[in-house]
Amino acid sequence: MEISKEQFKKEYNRALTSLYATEVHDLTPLEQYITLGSVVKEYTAQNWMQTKREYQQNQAKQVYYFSIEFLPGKLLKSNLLNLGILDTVREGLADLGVDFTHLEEVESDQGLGNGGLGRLAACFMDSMATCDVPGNGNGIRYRHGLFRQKFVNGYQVELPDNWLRHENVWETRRENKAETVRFYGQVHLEENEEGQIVPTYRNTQDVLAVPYDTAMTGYENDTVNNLRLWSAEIPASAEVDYSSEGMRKSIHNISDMLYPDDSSYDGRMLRLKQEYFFVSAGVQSILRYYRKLGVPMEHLAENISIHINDTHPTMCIPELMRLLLDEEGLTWEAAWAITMKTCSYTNHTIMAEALEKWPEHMVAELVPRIYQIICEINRRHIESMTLLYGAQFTWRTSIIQDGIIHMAHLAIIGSHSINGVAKLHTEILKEKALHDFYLAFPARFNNKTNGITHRRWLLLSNEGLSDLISDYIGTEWKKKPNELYLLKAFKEDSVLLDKLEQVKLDNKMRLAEYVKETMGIEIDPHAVFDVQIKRLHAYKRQLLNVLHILSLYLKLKEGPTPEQEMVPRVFIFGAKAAPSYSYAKEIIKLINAVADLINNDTSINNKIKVVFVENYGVTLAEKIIPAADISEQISLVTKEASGTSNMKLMLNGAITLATLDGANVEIRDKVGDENMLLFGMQEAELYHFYDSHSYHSHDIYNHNPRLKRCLDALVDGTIPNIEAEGQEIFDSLLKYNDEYFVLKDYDSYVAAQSRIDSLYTDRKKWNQMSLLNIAHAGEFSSDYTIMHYADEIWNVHHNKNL
Ligand code: 26Q
Repeated sequence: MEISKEQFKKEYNRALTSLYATEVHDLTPLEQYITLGSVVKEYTAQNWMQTKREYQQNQAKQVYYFSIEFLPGKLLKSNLLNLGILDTVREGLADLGVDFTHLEEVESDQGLGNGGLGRLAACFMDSMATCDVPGNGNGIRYRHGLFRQKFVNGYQVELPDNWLRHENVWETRRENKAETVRFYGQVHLEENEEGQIVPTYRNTQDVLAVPYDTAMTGYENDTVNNLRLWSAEIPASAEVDYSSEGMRKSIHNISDMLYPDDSSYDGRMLRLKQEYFFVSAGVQSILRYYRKLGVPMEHLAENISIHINDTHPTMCIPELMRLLLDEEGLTWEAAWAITMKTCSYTNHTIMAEALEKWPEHMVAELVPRIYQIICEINRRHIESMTLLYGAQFTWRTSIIQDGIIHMAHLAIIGSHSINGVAKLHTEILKEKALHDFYLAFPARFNNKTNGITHRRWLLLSNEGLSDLISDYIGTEWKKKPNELYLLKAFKEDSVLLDKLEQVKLDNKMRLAEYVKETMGIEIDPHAVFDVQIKRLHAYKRQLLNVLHILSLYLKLKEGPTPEQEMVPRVFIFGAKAAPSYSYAKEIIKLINAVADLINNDTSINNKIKVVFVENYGVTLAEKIIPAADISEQISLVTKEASGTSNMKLMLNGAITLATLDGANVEIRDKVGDENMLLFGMQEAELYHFYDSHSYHSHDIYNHNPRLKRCLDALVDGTIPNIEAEGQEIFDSLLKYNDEYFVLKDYDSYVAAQSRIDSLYTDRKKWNQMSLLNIAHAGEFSSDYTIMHYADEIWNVHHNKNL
C-alpha cells in the first residue's frame, strides 16, 4: 500500500487519541504497540474484505488447512513488511519520539504450536497469501500456548504461557459465525417420511465454537487470507443446564491449552475432544459457506479442498461424511466420492510412538455418530480390499484392529493424496512405514519437501544480510527467492565475501549482547557459533553434541595438544522438552551441568563456551539464526521427517553439519558435499543393524578409549550435580544398547567437527561456502512448496510460475 510518513503520523495520532485520549509520550510501550496494531489492522481490513469478496464472486476454489497447531510468532513486523510500509512506519514513529524496537518487544509470541509442524503451518499461511492461493487456516485458539521454559538449577521448569494477558490486536471475534459441536450422548438412526435414515441424538453435551479470525497478509500483493481459530464456549441453550461447575469447566478446558507433546501421543479424552472440536466447527463452517454459494453439493470437491496436517484432524473425513449423509441427504456412495476427492493428508513422522491410535470405546463414547461412520468406512474398505488382496493383507490396512482405531489408516483411506515432507521421508513411507497402503494405492503417494518463508527468516530477521544481497543482485529475489542463486557469480568477489563476514560478525555481536544481558555469559563474537535449536528429543541427538563438547573439554584439560590451538567455539542450544519426557529433561540437565562446568573453568582460557538459551521459540530463533556459523542437523538417519531449521540456518549462511536425514538430503543435492559437513551412518547401514540385530554399543565403549573417558565422565563425578541423570543417560547408552546409535556415529561426528577449525581459519573458503549455501537456500522457500501443493494436490489457483 502507498502511504506517506506524514499521513501515517496523523493516523497514528488519531488512533491513540481515540484509544487512550492522551499524548504519545504519556503512553507505555504496550499502549504504543496496541495503538500501532490497531492502525495496521485497519490498513489490512480493506484488503481483507476485498479478498473475501473476490473469492466469493469468482467462486474460487478454496483450501482449508486444518492443523491443531499454528506457530506464527509475532505479527507486527511481518504485517508491516507485507504491506510495504515497514520503513515509513519506523521513520514516522521515530519522528513522534517512539522507538519501533521497543514496540516489537512488547508483542507476545503467538506460540500455539510445539515445533516444526506448527511452524510449517504458519509458513504455509504466509506463502498461500503471497502466492494468491485462496487459503484458510483452521485451528484452535488456545488460551495458553506452549509452556514458558525456565531453568532452575539446570532443570527445566514449565510455566504457563499467558499470551492473551494483554489484548491480542490481530484477532477478530466473530460470534455470528459460531458453530455448535456435539459430544457424548446416544445416537439412534431412524427412517423419516422420505425413507431417509436420519440420526436422532439424546443427552449430548453441546459446545459453542466461536471463531477468532486473524488476517494473513500476502507480500506486497494486497491479498489477505484468513486464519480461523476456534474457542470453546458455553452455549446459550435453554434446554440444558450448564450451570454446574464441572460442566462449565469441561467446556472451558477444550481450548484452554496446547498439549506440549510433539512426538508421542497422549491418549487422553481431552486431546480427542480438542481434535473433534476444531474439526467439526471447521467442516460445518465450510459447508455453511458452500451452501451460500448455491452450487450443488455434488461439486464440493471442485470448490473446496480440505488439508489434514498430520493425523490430528483426521476426523475431517468422517465429519464431512456425517454432514453429507445426515444433513445433505446424500447416499453413502455419493458422499464418499466427494469426501475422498476433497481431503488430502500430510504425514510428518514415521516414529511408531507418535502415530495416533485411539481406543475404540473412547471414540464411541465421545463422538458416537462419528464412530458409526468410521466403522462403516472400515467395513466397506475391508470388503472391497479383501476381494483384491486377501484377508491377511487387508487386515493390516484395517482402520480398526483389536479395539484400536488407527488414525493414519483412516486418513489414507479417506484421502486422494498422501504426502511425506522430504524425499527420503516419502521413500520410507512408501517402502516401509506405509508399504501396504502404497501397494494398494500407489497413485495417492507423493512428496512435498517442506519449505520456509524467506520473508520472516531472512528479510525480517536478518536485515543486514538482506540489504547486502540486494546491493549485489537487486531486489527481485524478494519475490523470486530462487534468484538468490545469482549470488554464485560473486563467489570470487573478495569485497562481497568480506562484507558477508562483517554482516555475520554484526549479528554475532548482537547475539552476544543478548546472551550477556539475559544470562550473564560473555561470549566472543570471533568464536565459531555452533547452533542446535529444535525440540529436545532422543532421536535428534543433542546428546551426541554434548558428548563431543565434553570430549573437547577433557582434551583441553589434559594439557597442551594441537587442540589448544583450536578456534574458540560457542555451542548454542535452544530446546524445550515435553514435560512428561523425563529422558529429554535429563539431557537438558546434562547440557546445563556441562555448561556450568566449562563456562566457569578459567583454565581453558575461554576456548569453549556453552550457552543453553531459556524458552527457545520463534522470536529467539529470529535472533540466533542470523548469528550462526554451524547448523547442527544430527538426527539418526531416517528419524527426522524433514527438519526446517536446517533450511533457515542455511539461508542465513550457516554451514550444515549433518547426517543424510530428512531434507538434509535435498540440501546436499543443492550445495554439494563440499559445501557441508556430512557424517554418520546412512539408511542402508541402519537397516542392516536393525535386521541383523548386530549393534552392540558396549563393544564401541570398550574399544574407543577417548569415548570411554567421555562416557565415564557422566558417572564418575567429573561433572558435578548430575548423579542421577548421568547414570540414567549412561545406562541408556550401554545397558539399553543406545537406541539412537549415538556411539556408532560418534567417531564420524568428531571427525566432521574437527574439520571445522581449519575450514573456518581459511576465511575466504569459509565465506565462499557460506555464500553458496545462501545462494541455494531460496529454492527452499515455502512459496515453491505451496505452489507444488496447489498444482499437484489441491488443484487451486496460484499467481506465480514455478
Ligand atoms: C499428537 C497426538 C497427541 C498429542 C500430541 C501429538 C503431536 C503433536 C505435535 C504429535 C506430533 C506433533 C508435531 C510433530 C512435528 O513437529 N513434526 C515435525 O514436522 C516438521 C514439519 O513437517 C518436520 O520438519 C519435522 O521433521 C517433524 O519432526
